[in-house]
Amino acid sequence: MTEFSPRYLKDYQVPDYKISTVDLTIELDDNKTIVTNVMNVIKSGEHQRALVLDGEHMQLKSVLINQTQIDSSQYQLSDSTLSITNLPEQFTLTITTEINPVANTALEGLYKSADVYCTQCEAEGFRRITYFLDRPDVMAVYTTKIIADKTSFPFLLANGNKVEQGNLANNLHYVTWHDPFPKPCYLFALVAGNFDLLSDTFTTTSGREVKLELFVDKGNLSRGEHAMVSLKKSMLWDEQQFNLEYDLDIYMIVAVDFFNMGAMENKGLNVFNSKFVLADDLSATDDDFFNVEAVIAHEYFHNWTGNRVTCRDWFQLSLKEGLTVFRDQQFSADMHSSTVTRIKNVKIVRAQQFAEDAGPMAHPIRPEKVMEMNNFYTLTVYEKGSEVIRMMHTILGDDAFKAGIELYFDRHDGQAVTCDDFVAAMSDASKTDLSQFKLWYSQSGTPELIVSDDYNSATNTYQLTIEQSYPQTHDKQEKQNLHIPINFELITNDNEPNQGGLLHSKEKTQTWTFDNVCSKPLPALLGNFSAPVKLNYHYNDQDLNTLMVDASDEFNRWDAGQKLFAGYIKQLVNNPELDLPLQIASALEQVLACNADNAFKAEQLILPSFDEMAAAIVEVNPGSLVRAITVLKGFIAEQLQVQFLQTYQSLCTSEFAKDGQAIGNRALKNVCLDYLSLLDGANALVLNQFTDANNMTDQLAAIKVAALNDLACFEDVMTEFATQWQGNTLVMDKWFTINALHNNENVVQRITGLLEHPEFSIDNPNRARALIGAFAFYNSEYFHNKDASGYEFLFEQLAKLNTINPQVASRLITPLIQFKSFDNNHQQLMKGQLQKLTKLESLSRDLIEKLDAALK
Ligand code: B3K
Ligand code: ZN
Repeated sequence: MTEFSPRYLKDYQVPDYKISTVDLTIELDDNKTIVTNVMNVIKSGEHQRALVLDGEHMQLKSVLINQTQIDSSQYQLSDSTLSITNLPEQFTLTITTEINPVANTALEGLYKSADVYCTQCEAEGFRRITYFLDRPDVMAVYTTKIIADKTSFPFLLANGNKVEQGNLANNLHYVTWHDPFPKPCYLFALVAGNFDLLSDTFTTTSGREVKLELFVDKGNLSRGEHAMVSLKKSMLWDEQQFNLEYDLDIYMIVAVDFFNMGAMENKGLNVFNSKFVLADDLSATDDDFFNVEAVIAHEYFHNWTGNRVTCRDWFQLSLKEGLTVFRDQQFSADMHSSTVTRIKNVKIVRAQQFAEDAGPMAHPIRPEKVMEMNNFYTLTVYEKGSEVIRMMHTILGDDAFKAGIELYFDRHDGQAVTCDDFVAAMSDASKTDLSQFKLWYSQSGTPELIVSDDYNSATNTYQLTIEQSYPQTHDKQEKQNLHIPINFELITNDNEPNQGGLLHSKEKTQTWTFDNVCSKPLPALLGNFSAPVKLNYHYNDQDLNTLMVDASDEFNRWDAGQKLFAGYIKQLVNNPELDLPLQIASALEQVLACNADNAFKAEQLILPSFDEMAAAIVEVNPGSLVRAITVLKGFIAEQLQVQFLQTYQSLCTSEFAKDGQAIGNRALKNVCLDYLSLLDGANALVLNQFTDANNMTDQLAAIKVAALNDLACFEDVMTEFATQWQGNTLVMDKWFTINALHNNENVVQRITGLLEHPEFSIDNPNRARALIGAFAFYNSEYFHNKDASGYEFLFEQLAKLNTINPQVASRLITPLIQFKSFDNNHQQLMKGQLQKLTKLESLSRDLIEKLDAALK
């Protein structure tokens, strides 16, 4: 493997030079795009050090200092840098480079795909466009002139406001944009193409009218409406919640089909994966609608948390991402059921972030060491980062938290700052000591709380003891005690009101004593998941049943059910013949019969996923875990067959609506279908739902259960679905995914065949994730097949993706590097594939970093 060296947070130094303005002229061409970059550069302090600019994958054409060309005696060029020496205090630097957008399959920097030129600069893509100080603490004012063919590229877009446009010879035209807000280069964007345009306006509280423009592929205008409505909701919410108004005259969003991630918050010009923009009633599921709204909100919220105040260096990524995820989660909770939204967030943390903490890439939300920055857009930085912000919100309360946000912007608007600066603003505004709390930023791993209690009926006192425990993480970091906020309620069956509130666990072991507790209470802990930790308290089934009904915190009611299921799944892993108690079914019968909203009921009926369970069991045999979950599910299905069928039928309606209640009804109906699909008569039921469906949620649910249970109708419904939706890229992604989930021993053959399907292309990240990713992440049975065919399949695809698109490869390797969760046999097989990967020629830095960590 090639050697790449990591960078360390501790080595941070302020840049030697500042760049105050950047004037770009970009003459677009498929293979020879010419970029002329005129910068005003100022030396920081007195020194004679060279100006070392970053640059990769391009050809240097010329370098001018104060309009005079310099030759290679004054500069040095390497694979990744351009160093210039003997520089005055201040000067104009003009650099011309040539790039090849069509050859750029990594989709970083400027690339062309599906007739659209598009850029992605975060984290370090700007250095593929021009030589620059590609680091977020170098902030400049940008002017961008784009030149391209007028017929093929009628829209030429960049950050800021449009200041000039005109025609040139040879059917060319140009548009010039100016962004008055200084920004780091990772927020630079350019798009050129032919689109349909959806226009609207938003008037801010202070009365400024902002133009809203959404660019979509031709013919897709109506599929952009939900995104536009979501954008306006987000703008209003940020004004109402945080007094944050939009600042430019125009806000543009472009949807593209080839994109490495969800979306990108470029100043004034967001670029989105079309998956998070396009949605209509027939082709998008309820989850799709939810996600479009959430991602639109997330990128919009970045305008303040990320763009107006940005990161000093990439180690601080959670400064903007954790905070912005928290903000989008709060927004979604306000737009929908807050409990169900919270449950969805928590499931991701428990199933995926906990696994990251337990795997070879364990890192704190502010990593200390990075080899490839793109590898650190992780569940830890985003989701755990958001949990850390949420804990501050819980500890300080909403008012003090908002005062902290206000102080943060007062102090740092227009700056590139650190996570310490954020916490300082929170601490100062609320006059709260957060020094111990700050350890959450530097400590990796999932804390575990070991809880015990004691009740004294003679004195009516109750003692609760909580111990913090820290499993060793892969980075071998020494752990300190954290400040952990624990929401609690003491549930008693007397008539006294329950005691409850917030405990602050700060020491290794701490005991709290409660007086006037008239009967032995049952503790309900971590209400609303008040901290991203594991909880260990010996609840028996009866306790969990009580919590499911009596906990005042809805999240805790749901969580008690999850604990009940998890306990039986663990037992079934070791003993599949275990006699399951009828009590499990009766608890769920109560859930079905009660008055709660159907979206919440649906969540209560869903069993913990394979990933959540794998994160909770040591060295599990994946096959045994899949079977344990299936046995429990089958048992519940049989016991509650009548109730599931009744509920299912009562929720089948011919009208389609999209309000919260209708969405909840569909969710519950499809959970019932999922159980019923394990029983006799499943095939007819599923076929019926598929045929009758008037929306994608129901149609997809039908083909999914057909795949998961390998029902007789599977091939037919898949063929019909593909015929109906061929050519619709986003729906065909779903079809590829369902193929990958097929619960059949020939699934590897099936998906290998699909690599040749006319609508499959490994170059398209959505497609690669839909087929290869879905198989590796979600077909737990066959990905982990003991003949290693699943691992082998992934190896082959990673070998290709390594050269085509390292970022996508690096995401998809995740299930292989997390081998430690599984038994020794599987570990060896997985490691075998990783070893093979290390032998590949020209292995990307992205994969090297992960392979190093996994095999070390
Ligand atoms: N900031 C971008 C992510 C960039 C990922 C770079 N590999 C999207 C977001 O978090 O909003
Ligand atoms: Zn973000």
